[in-house]
Amino acid sequence: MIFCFFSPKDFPKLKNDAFLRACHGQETNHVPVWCMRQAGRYLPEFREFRAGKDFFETCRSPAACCELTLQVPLRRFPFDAAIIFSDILVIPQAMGMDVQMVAGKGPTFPEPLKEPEDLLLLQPKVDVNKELGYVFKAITLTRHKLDGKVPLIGFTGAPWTLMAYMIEGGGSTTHSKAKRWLYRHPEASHKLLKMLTDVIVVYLLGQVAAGAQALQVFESHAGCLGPVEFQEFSLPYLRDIARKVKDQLKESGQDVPMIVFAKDGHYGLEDLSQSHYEVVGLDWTIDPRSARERTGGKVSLQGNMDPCALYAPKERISEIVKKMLEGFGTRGYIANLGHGLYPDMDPENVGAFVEAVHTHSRHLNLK
Ligand code: 1CP
Repeated sequence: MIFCFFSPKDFPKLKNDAFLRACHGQETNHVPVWCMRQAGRYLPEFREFRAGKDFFETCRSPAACCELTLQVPLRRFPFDAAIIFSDILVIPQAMGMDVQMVAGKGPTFPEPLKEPEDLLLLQPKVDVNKELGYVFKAITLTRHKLDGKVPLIGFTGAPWTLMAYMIEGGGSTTHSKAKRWLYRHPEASHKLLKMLTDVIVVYLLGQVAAGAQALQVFESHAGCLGPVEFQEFSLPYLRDIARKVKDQLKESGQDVPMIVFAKDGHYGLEDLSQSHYEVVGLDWTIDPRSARERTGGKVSLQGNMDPCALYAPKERISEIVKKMLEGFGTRGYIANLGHGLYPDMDPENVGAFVEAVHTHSRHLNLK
């Protein structure tokens, strides 16, 4: 009941605004840095806290989410942003689907969607406050406990990525079941994507009302779409989400930067840079200079060191970071990995990555 004492008002004053300034393309003393999956199994304290607890039960406990979020930026590394501990699959759960985290296998839907008729099994009108209020409580509690040290990022899965999980029933290499829907049932696919978009918009606005200071939309499965399918089944919904969230926020005088991360979706980079997001997140397969050229200074960029570079010795990590910073430049740039941290990564090397970003970017700024 800890969160009863915390309301989404009177949050502590923000002390480090480098991340928010970089989102808006403003000058910063150093390049801000955070890592996708920064709260994760590579940390012994994370494994200890999570041991024996069900993953989605943990997601439903605001106190546990707060603890797991704070383990990283507050206690381990000087990251410039925190991301709330949760998962993208809480949305399909809120829409009435059962999702379990199976050890050694990852998230699993015992009854995935098979045919268009199965859409009737989903909740037609999701009460987002009721179904996902636990995430909002976690955000409010965490923002208070962060004590203004760094901003708090909220997030969601994008419609296509969530649709892919709901049909595949879990992770997949081909996504052939979900893509079968795109080619065989385009109307039903659009119906599902629209249903997801509606829930996502309310969910993101709820996260901001609860205290999220930036929002990231994960289109983790952009890479299995080609440019044509991306144009039809991903991009319009990504745009819709940003436009609707921003329109609503503008009405209440709020300005919350939004980040879109379409993994392996380079073919869509130009379009993504004109889709109402302040920041485009990049995976490691894009060269920093070419990403800058192709986005034409319209957005800030985030990324994109190969996560596996963290297996290199610290000196090599430092060299790779320096090159990455020279490629992106230090303005309108947020350093990150090109995807999440893996469980076997050495926390010390994560620390070396953060330090290299701060040190090299301060030097480059002085030049
Ligand atoms: O028991 C555990 O701790 C399992 C590992 C784990 C963690 C730490 C999962 C299972 N989810 C999470 C938390 C999580 N998930 C965060 C927390 C904040 C942080 O980054 O520190 C975030 C942002 C996510 C988002 C998420 N979940 C994505 C989008 C990002 C990405 O990786 O592309 C995706 C695709 C998921 C699904 C998911 N959840 C977990 C796993 C192993 C997967 C991937 C399954 C698969 O596709 O094979």
